[in-house]
Amino acid sequence: MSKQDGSSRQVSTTPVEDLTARILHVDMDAFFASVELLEHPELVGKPVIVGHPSARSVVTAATYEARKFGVNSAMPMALALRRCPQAIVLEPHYDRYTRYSGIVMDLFRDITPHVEVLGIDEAFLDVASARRLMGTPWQIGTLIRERVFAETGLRCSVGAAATKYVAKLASSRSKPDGLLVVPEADTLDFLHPQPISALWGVGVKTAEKLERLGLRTIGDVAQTPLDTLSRAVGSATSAHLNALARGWDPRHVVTEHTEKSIGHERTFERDISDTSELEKELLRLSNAVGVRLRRSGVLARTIALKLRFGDFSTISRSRTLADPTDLGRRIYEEARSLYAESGRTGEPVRLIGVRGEQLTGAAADLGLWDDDGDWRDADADARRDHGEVRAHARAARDAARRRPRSPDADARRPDLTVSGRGGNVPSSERAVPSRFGGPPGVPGDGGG
Ligand code: DCP
Ligand code: MG
Repeated sequence: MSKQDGSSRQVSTTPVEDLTARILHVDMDAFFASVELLEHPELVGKPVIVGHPSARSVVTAATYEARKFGVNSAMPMALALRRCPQAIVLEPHYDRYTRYSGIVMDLFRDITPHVEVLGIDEAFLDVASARRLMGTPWQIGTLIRERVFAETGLRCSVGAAATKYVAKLASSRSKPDGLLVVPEADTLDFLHPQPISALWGVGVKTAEKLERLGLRTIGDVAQTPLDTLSRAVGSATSAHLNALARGWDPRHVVTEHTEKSIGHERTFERDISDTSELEKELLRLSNAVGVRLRRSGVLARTIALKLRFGDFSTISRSRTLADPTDLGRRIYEEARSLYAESGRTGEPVRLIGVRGEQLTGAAADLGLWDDDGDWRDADADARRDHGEVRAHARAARDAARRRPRSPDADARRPDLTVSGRGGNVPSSERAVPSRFGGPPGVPGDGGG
């Protein structure tokens, strides 16, 4: 991929007459960091890192000034501060990011209804039908950038191309604060000099295999016979890479979102006010939701918490994540902070529930968009997480066999409610004990 500090930036500086680049990819620049700077104008132009300032945390976002020192998202905070000791570290405020994300997505929908939200700070727009009223993709891209800045004070970058893949690559090339139009006829001239790491779906391992064949650029991949590629990376991957390297990508901008959700909730036998007891239950429910998400091959963009109190009043709180997740730990972090921020801690709770909402595509599809290897780490996490869940479930079962049956064991069995794909979680996975022992302090990952 392009250097994340913007040093190899490509932009369309003068108007482009072309009408073929109908797909726009818009991505906010240094999103979380830029939102934080709105509150700290005195820090504009300085190296700023968003994350928890503890040595164990990771960088959530960094300004382009910090990136010049080699600081990037997902990097351990300790390493980031070694590379850039003068960086100012600001704590994240996820509610602000969600709010700005909503404003920006609404602005996109004013341009065209054909908006596909990809993440908290990025979307595809198909502007084919907007062209008649609003002009060329270059003009529409320029308008979007002006409106976003006027309404929010934030900068974004826009790539316009005939396909999603090339539009996404173009926006990343134009960062920060740029617009790059790649007319359909120029697709291969744009693609072929790019490094193979810019091929959608090529992670470190695949890149190594391709490099062993002596391939350096996307053009090299396009010129390699399919069976040579196949021997190196397998037939499915080679067909995919060959198509992309030739500029083929048939995917459309998909506007619809299926509003399915996966949730687990539990009604207590007696009302519970003790925070640590509620947190334990939240962890258990979160793990169960994570298992179900992974089983279904989907990720949740939004985590919701439901609380019913002793007087039967019920509240829900939810938060949209920067990166959709299927990890119990991640879900738990959000559920726990939603509870802490509910303003109702200490009150007797009758029912507590956790839900993953705005479920999104096959996990593997999302991973293909990943630029920085995060997904692969997350994947390893997910497998480990799943393994741990099973191991704990086994341990809990074995312990239960050794121990006399507790009288309230049945009373404490959770209700499981699932909307979307039906079916209950097998009982072995309901019995997930706390993996953190006691009121859990989950290590902050700084990730959204
Ligand atoms: N994010 C995160 N953890 C990561 C990557 C990103 O929490 N490993 C969050 C913080 C980012 C936001 O998601 O601000 C958007 O991610 P981007 O990849 O778009 O990165 P930025 O917007 O920060 O920078 P840019 O798009 O300019 O490269
Ligand atoms: Mg961004």
